[in-house]
This record gives sequence, structure tokens and C-alpha cells, in this order.
Amino acid sequence: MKILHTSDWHIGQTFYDYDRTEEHKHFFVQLKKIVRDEKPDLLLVSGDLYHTSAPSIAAQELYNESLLQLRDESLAFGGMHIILIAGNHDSSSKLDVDGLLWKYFNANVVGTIPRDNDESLENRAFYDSVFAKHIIPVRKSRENEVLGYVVAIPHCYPQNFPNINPKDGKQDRMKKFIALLLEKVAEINTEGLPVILTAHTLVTGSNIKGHDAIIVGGLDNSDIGTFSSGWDYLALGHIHFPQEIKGSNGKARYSGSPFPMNFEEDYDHFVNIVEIEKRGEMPQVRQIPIEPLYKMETISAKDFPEGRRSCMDLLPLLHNYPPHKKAYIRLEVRETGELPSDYIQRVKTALTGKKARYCLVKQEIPDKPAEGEGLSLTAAQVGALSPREMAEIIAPEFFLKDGDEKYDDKQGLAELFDQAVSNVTEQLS
Ligand SMILES: [Mn+2]
Repeated sequence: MKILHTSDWHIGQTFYDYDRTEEHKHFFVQLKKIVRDEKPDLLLVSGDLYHTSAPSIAAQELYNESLLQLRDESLAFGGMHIILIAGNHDSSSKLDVDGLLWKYFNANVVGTIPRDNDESLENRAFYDSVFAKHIIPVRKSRENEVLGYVVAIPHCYPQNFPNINPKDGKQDRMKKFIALLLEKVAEINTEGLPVILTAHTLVTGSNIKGHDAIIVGGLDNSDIGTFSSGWDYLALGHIHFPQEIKGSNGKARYSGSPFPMNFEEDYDHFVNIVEIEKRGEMPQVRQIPIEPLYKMETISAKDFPEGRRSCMDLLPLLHNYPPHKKAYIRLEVRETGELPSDYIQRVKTALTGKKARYCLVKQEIPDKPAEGEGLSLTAAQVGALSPREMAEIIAPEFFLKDGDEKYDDKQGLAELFDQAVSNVTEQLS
């Protein structure tokens, strides 16, 4: 079985007010060519299809059109199965509704995980519906033979997984749910076909390069042991940096997002081609690079060899910026005080007529002030801070006093803060 694994498309993202539709289209042109060249049996998308839970009409149109075109492309070589799961950015219930129609195009969209008042194993009807939704036999077309199985686990907070044993803690719920699905697959997979597990989650110990600590922080980490055994490839989504999970022997991987979603993601991006013939065989994995339409470019005063230079010294670099180069531009300046009031205007003027898109100026944050001195941040500095960075500056300033043992646990405080932000984000989403 040949699988094209990708994730974290984030269709409909706007970046500093710039619409990214053109960039997504550029990605889908490349993805269609990969489908044409590689002829996969399965296109597997591990969550964050959309950037927001209420995507615009234009974003939904691009999603529908692209999936239909990918499917049409596959008809030339006998078809391919398409399987998509919800990520934390998606509206899982909305994806379920759309999925009612997609199944007629040999595409399974797995949004929510069913729940019931009685989730004990005696409730056979409930678990039959769970197995029917989350265990997907892979077929090139709806009439074809089964080539393998996908166990699909959409994004779900650990406490919201079915409660097989009411005494279980929240992390155990997820682990037992996945183990139950894999046991069921083992029972029906009498021919020894390959088994693929897909999930949208943070696996403990993965490289979170490019992600805000808040988004991936908190307590919702899953140890690789959470995914039990009985699968040949674990197709992960959520982390945008492509990588294999340590301790998985190369069998568990984040494909990564197809192009950068922020300035920290200016590394190479890929989709994965995975080949597995039989249950228990090592998957053969190849990464196929995706060329971004716009690059992420940080122009920094730190790059001057002479050290500290004025923000004004960056302006000639912008004037000389190649006019046809497509890039998002972030400036990093070393000034800790107020910038000249016309600075942003001068930056924009320097880029006039060029393809480059100005995004922001990131100012260096001043060192902790001496005792008695107040902390002062400019508006630009505040705007460039993440909630966690803000808390780290504010907390010692207002709440922590020397020798105050109760609040001296920095790590503990940071975790509490992450948890609070994650709770709020959950309520808002
Ligand atoms: Mn994502």
C-alpha cells in the first residue's frame, strides 16, 4: 500500500492581514502533481485542514475544489482513498456533516468521536458505531479490494475520549480507546494487511520548533506509549516541523505543514510518501519537498557584524530588496526605547512596488530593570510578545518577591499559566 501523508494545511489562514489563498493554490498544484507521479492508494491528511473553526466561503470552496481535483487526478490510475481527520483548528462537528457527502467520493472525514451515556464494553451497539467510524478499510475505489486499515483518531482533549472504565484517569481514556480500536483491527485483519494509525496530537519529546509554547504546552502531551502497538505507521499531525518520533524506529512521523505558517517555520517543508506491503513490515518513507510561494524572511540588526546598530540601518536593506522576491518581512531591531514615529511608514515606503509583504517590527525586550526602576515596553514590543512571554515579564514584576517560596516555582507557574490559557482557548473554540 502506498500512502501520501500530509497535515496542517490551515486553509483560510490570513497572515498579518494578507490573504494566503494564492499560496494554498500553489501547494495544491504541487500536491496534484505528486498524486499524478506517485499514484498513491491513499491520501491521508492528519488534521488542521482549515485554519479556523468557521472558515470563510472562499476557504471552503478551495477545500472542496482541491479535494475533488485530487480525486479526479487519481481516477487516471484506478482511484485512491482519501482520509481526513479533524485537528484542533477545525470544527470537528462541521467536518462530520460534510463527511456525509464525501463518502460518495471514496473519502472519509473523521471529525468527532461518538459518546454515549453507557460507554461500558457491554454496550455493543455503541462500540459498533465507533468501530464503523474510526476503523477504515482502505480501497482504491468503493468497489475495490481492501489494501489495509486506517485507525483514525481526530483531535480530542484527553478527558473527552469515551470512558471505557469509569475509574480511568483522563490520559488512560485515550490510551485505552486507541488500544481497543487496534485490538478490533487485529481481529478483522486476517490477511495481515498493513495498519496505519493517524492522530492529531502532541507527542512528548517531539521537536516543537516554530510553535508558541502556549499552543503546544499545558498538560495535553501524549507519550508514544499512548499509541499502544498493532500499527505499522503512525501518521501524526499538529507539529509543523517534519520529524520522526524518537523511540519509534522511524515508524511514527509528523509530515509537517506543507509551507510555513509563521516566521519561526522558515525551514524546509514536505509531504511524505510511505510504502508498506504487509502487517509487521518496516515502512519505507520518502519526503517530497514543497516549494513555498512566499518565504518567511527576518531582517535583523543582529546580523550586522559590528553589533548594535540603529533601526535606520535596516532601511537600505529594504530599498535594495529584490523587487520580484515573494516574502513576508519581519524586522528585528535592537532599540529598546521608542522607535522614530515615522519608522513603519519609512519601512513601507522602502518596500513600495516590491512583491515583499511587510508584517511587523520586533523590538528587543530590555533587560530586567534594576530595583526601583519601572519596566517600560513600547507598543511594538508588547505586540510582538506571546502570552507566555508577557507573563514571564509581568509575573516577577508584580507577583514575585524575593524569598516568596509560594511563587518561586517558575516552571510550576508557567505550567499553570499554560493550563489556564489552554482552558480559555478550549472554551473559545
Ligand atoms: Mn496545525
